[in-house]
Amino acid sequence: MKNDKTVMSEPKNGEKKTFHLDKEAFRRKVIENVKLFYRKTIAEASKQQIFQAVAFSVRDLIIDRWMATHKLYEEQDVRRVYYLSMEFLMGRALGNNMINLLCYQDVAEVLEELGFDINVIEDQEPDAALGNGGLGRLAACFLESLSTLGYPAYGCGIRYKYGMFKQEIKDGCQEEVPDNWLANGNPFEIKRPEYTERVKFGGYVRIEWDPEKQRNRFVQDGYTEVLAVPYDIPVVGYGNNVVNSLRIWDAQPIQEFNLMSFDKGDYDKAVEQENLAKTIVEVLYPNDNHYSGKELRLKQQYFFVSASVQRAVKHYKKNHSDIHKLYEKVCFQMNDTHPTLTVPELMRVLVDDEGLGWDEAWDITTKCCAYTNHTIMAEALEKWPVDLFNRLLPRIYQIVEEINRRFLIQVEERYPNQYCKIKNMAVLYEGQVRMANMAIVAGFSVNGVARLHTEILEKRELKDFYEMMPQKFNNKTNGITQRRFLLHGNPLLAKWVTEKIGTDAWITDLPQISKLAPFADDAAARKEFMEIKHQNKIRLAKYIKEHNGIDVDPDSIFDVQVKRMHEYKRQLLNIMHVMYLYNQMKADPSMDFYPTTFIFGGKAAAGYKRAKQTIQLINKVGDVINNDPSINGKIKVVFIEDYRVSNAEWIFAASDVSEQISTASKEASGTGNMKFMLNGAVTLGTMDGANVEIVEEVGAENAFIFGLSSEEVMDYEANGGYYPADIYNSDPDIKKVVDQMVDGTYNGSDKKMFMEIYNSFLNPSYGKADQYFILKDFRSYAQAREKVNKAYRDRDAWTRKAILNTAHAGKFTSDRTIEEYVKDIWHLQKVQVSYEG
Ligand code: 26W
Repeated sequence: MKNDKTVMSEPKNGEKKTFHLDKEAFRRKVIENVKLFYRKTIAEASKQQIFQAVAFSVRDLIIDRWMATHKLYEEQDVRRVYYLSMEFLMGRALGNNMINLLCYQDVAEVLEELGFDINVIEDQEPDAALGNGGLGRLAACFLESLSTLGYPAYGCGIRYKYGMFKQEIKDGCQEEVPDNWLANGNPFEIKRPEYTERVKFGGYVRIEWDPEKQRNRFVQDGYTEVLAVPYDIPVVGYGNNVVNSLRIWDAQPIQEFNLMSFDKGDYDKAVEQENLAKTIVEVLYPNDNHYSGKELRLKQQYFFVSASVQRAVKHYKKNHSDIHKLYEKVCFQMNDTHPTLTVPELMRVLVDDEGLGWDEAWDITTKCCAYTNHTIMAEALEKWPVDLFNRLLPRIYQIVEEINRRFLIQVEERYPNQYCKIKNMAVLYEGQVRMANMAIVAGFSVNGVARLHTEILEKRELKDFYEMMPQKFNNKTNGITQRRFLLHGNPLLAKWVTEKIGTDAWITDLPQISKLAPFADDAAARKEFMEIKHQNKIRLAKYIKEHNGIDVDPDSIFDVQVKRMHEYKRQLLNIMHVMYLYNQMKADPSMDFYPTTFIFGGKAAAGYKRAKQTIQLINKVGDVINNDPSINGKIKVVFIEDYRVSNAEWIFAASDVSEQISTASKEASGTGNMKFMLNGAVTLGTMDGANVEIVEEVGAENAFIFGLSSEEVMDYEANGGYYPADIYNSDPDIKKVVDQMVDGTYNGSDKKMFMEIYNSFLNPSYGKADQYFILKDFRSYAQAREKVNKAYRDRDAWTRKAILNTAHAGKFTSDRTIEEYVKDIWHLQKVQVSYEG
């Protein structure tokens, strides 16, 4: 396949933006790097070595722009946003850096001359998987958009030694393999030891008189300390010379203590600090939407937040003498509650280190901090036990107590004697520190990530807060970057879009893609679109054959659900419907059915039993169906191993149907839904999260909607659920599918294999029966799927829908989301970096 990703862009002034890569110089650099790093010639080097050599050559193209950007930031004394996040799911860097430097095509040609396929070289790069799912990938899209739009921004996170585990499927079950992503080094990171910070844990707080300032001051003693050493990764804007930084912190022990010391106390401390430094950044917690309360996780949170806050304040003080105006230059955006310690840490720095009074410090802090909520799932709420919190962060705990005390006075003033208000809104309650409440109390902005989600926060989950401080609440519907998820991931479609609408301006102005809409009614255009989709399906089919050993037919419908495995996302509903279909087909082999490949992919948190059982069920159902000759390959079930950002790009490009079937009200937004849409897949989904807005943009006739509404779900929940047994007993098709969990159809002789899933529908002692309304939504889902299957047969009508999905995806660019954050929350100024390279 020919790659054609380097497209010139048209800036508003009409002058073509181009970048002339000196191809000959680049070629020499690659050869030189191979020689310098590996004492090899190109012919002798491995593909990994070629990748390294190319990556370092690309880094050379970045470095001057990176320096120019930051020089400008200093000169113009710009206001900056610090996007604080435990997770940045960056994926691979090389391809997107080349695209954003406008040199992808040139490098591809240089590599071709040297005898290499650029796709193969890109494939050597490990994904930077420093995140779980939606929240981490959103952070990555946001950084890319911030650079492309020219806004001064820093991502602040943790340099985990091991990122998200690699998933292997053995006998249908998930196994976790450590992700040693730094094994070959990271060509795009730069260590910055000169910006090292110190972070203190444990010990105790004592009060001493400060004769100079004539006041008491708080001193932490007997603590364990680690060094936070930053590594910077460039975030390249598209064709604009702007390069922001993702700063991730590594932990190092402090070497001051002498391991050979004869003082036992010194020795013990040295060992303790050594161990703390080793463990703190060891591994990303692989839980998505599930709080586990682990001490090490709280250490991780404080570690990166404290380092980031201290650094931001120091940087501010370098050019400013009045700390009271910190908020004019600094904004901390807290990505969910994980970095909420930003609030008490900034208070600590202002009060203890800078010597401010509480009220002045609080005024500054509350003007600097803003909070984004990404989930309403109760089990995701972070609530730290007070004793653990206090032991680990004694000074921070005192500050939290004072925040809570002062806030409760306000609540009492506003709602005298209404204990329920205190119960719902207190930061400290029943021995726990409630992180979301702290973020809301201290943040000047609280936002949800899709319109429906924000409404649910305001009307239900955070009702009391909304009533008390409505001005803080706002919505920012999520978005995705089209540079990665169309231009890089789907080069054929990207090129076609540009040809059809006669401009590549969509690359930085996605709403322009709406000019594609008229082509939905153009038969020749539809044919071309169909052909592109077909080519992408062939590309994915090859990948599936290579990685899963399963043959799939590119002429079948590719019906895809890829995302983290979670009960609320209802992969179980999907596979149970496949079981049902298979039963229908066995009963009536001549059944009217368009061949469909059901594709799944996603990781389960290592300790999440039900999610792992669902993976096993999908694979077992696949084993039976894929090997049953009597159905003529009309149904195929594939579980793609190790779903991650890099293979996601190919999956979206090849999809016909986008499964977005969460129990309504549970999926805050979803962002995969937007990636599918942009790539011309049709949504089959519930009215949940951003699906609501997707349907609004594309029109209900170009999507397939089913199931309970969020209102209905929440009403059932308020009344203690519903009775799935009624459905089981009255609908024989559903009963059969549920019974097949345990009757040997898919579980062989292992009675226990899917017993828990079976029980979840019928046995109330397993918690609330069918909490996610699978049986309740089953019939409605089955009808919607039947409509999909029928609709696909009219290929012209289907392709019309597909093109309209791409054409109406304009709203869902993260560029739009970022502009909204800038306007309503961050108030940043755009910069223009000129660089003549
Ligand atoms: C403490 C454990 C934990 C870990 C991760 C709790 C919560 C999380 C994340 C907030 C989960 C997450 O990724 N949420 C997803 O965020 C996306 C970006 O806004 C949304 O599109 C998804 O709907 C939401 O599930």
